[in-house]
Amino acid sequence: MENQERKKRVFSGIQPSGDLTLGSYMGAIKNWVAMQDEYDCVYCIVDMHAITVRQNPADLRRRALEQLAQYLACGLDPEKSILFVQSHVPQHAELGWILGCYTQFGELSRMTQFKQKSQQHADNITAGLFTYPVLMAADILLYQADFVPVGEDQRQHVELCRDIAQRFNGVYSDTFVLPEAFIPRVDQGARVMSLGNPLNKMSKSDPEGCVNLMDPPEVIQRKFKRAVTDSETSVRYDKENKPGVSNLLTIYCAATGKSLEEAEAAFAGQGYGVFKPAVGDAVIELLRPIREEAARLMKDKAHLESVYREGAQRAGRVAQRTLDKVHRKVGFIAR
Ligand code: ATP
Ligand code: LTN
Repeated sequence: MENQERKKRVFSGIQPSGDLTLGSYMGAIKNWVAMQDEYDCVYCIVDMHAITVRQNPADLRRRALEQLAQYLACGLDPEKSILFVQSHVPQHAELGWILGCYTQFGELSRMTQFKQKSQQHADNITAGLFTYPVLMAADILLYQADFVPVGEDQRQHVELCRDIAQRFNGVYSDTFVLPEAFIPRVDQGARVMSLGNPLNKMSKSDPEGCVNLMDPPEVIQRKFKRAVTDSETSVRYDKENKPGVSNLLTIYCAATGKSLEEAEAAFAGQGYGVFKPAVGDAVIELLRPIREEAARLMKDKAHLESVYREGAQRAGRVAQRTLDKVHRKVGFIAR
């Protein structure tokens, strides 16, 4: 235990606001799994973030549990990493409040995700949606994380977290480790685009353009066959002029481990009629074991419960250490 603490720490989380997608797998979870041996990793199901937009309670509960099953099925190992549910560790909300007092209104107003989500949910722009990045900063800073493996879209939030930490450290004295975003290379899935509109990010909120980890093979194949491409025939990477084909090439490479050059060579002289189903097949094979294992784990609720309970206890101990330090620094009376 003691010498484990010398390892660099990793923290990341995903909201249980919909099924996990190929985008979140390639942008984030793949790296989470790979980082487990070298780092001290903490991975979270951020249900408190999910209620920043309206959720159906029964669905939220079910999806949080399914998400844990999918985390395990992807290869996250509770023996190596701490896996837990955010609302089970109250220190997140507590530190979130404190950090909100060290965050500027103007900083939060500049967040791209807030601008997008407040357009999507124009009838329900809550204070929680606005202060979302502060809670995310609390998530990361509670664990003194060095690295935060996320997709490209989350870079801005991690930078804000770093700014908040730096400000707090400056006002008091060194309290928080300054975290760094850990993002895959572009050709390894930093930003997987929608199959329906390759100019938009693949996202849970766009069912046709997105592949879910739990989609059966025939659904995956149908989505790839319908993927938007262009009116040429050559399979080559050109993000500006061929966004659809470039996205499919990226997915193919991330799924098979091939380089862009190898992938282009493999499909040289072949049309999209061959290329699109081949990408579908690669993704089917990538996701098959994950889907099967997650379905098996969902039948063992007792195991899932023991994983999240044990995770919350371990997470709570680490989080409380940081929170005690923060209370002292800001001048709260010790309990
Ligand atoms: P929503 O549609 O609710 O915003 P989402 O589909 O964008 O959700 P998140 O839960 O916000 O997914 O993201 C989970 C993690 O996966 C984050 O680290 C995010 O950066 C990453 N991620 C999500 N979508 C993609 C994508 N298309 N490409 C690469 N990474 C992604
Ligand atoms: N904002 C992230 C989810 C998230 C997160 C975090 C990611 C909440 N807290 C802490 C990394 C670290 C998202 O929307 N995908």
